Amino acid sequence: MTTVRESQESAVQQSSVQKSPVQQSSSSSARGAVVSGATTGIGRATALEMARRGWRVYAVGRRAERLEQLQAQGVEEDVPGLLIPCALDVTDADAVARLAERVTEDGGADTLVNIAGGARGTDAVGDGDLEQWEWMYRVNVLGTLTMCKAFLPMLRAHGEGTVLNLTSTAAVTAYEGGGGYNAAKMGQHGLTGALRLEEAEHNVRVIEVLPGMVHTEEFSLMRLGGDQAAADKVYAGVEKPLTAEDVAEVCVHAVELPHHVNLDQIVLRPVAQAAQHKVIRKG
Ligand code: 8X3
Repeated sequence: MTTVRESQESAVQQSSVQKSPVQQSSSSSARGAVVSGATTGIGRATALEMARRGWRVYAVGRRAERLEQLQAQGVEEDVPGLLIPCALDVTDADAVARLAERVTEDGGADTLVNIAGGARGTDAVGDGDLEQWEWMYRVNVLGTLTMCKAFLPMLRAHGEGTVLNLTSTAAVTAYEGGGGYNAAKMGQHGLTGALRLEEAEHNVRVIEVLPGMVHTEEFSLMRLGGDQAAADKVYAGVEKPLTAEDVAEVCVHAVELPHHVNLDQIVLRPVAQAAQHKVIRKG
């Protein structure tokens, strides 16, 4: 099995063959970010957009081959930044700690973008599946916690650190069939609020992005147990649900604002979803 370090070293070596990190970065002082959930959807789009804007991005996700495809896309587009594949599970504290060591050795990062997460199931609370609820709590809440614990010392030491946590409109509005996901996202939302209060004195900015309906390749598919027809139905007739790229643009805008400006909570939805319970469907 490839370790995180081996995978990163191999990634950096591969990059070096095609183009050295310094050549790929806009400058040796390019900002560094660790972005989780980078294998797919919003995380992937955010990592790519940051590299397009010159960031040195540690792209974190569980599926190495997808991260390598992302890196290859960056090279093909000749992005000014750098995409470094880091294959690991954000709930694996040892692997995350090794990643933080490696990023420190590379010169550090000033921004942590926690996008790894997801939903499993749409059961009513009365029928809640314990395994699915545990999975959602582990990935959304404990994964964010694990990443924050590992990287906060680096962000504080930088002097102008940023944490961006991607939660959801489900973090502030409950809906039928959403109980497990609501509980997990509300947990992550609570963690994010406490973190903002605790880290202000260290000049670490904490941003929360709360998207509503986003049509991505995997979100609904995973939630609905791989049933593609059911997943397609979620977006049926909805004119222009948000895309991963829409959300990525908002995330990158927020972290690129001057550091003293904190967009502390950003709620974004498609126009067709005026509220969690009010979705306009045509046809
Ligand atoms: C996903 C938004 O509306 O499916 O984070 O809960 S929703």
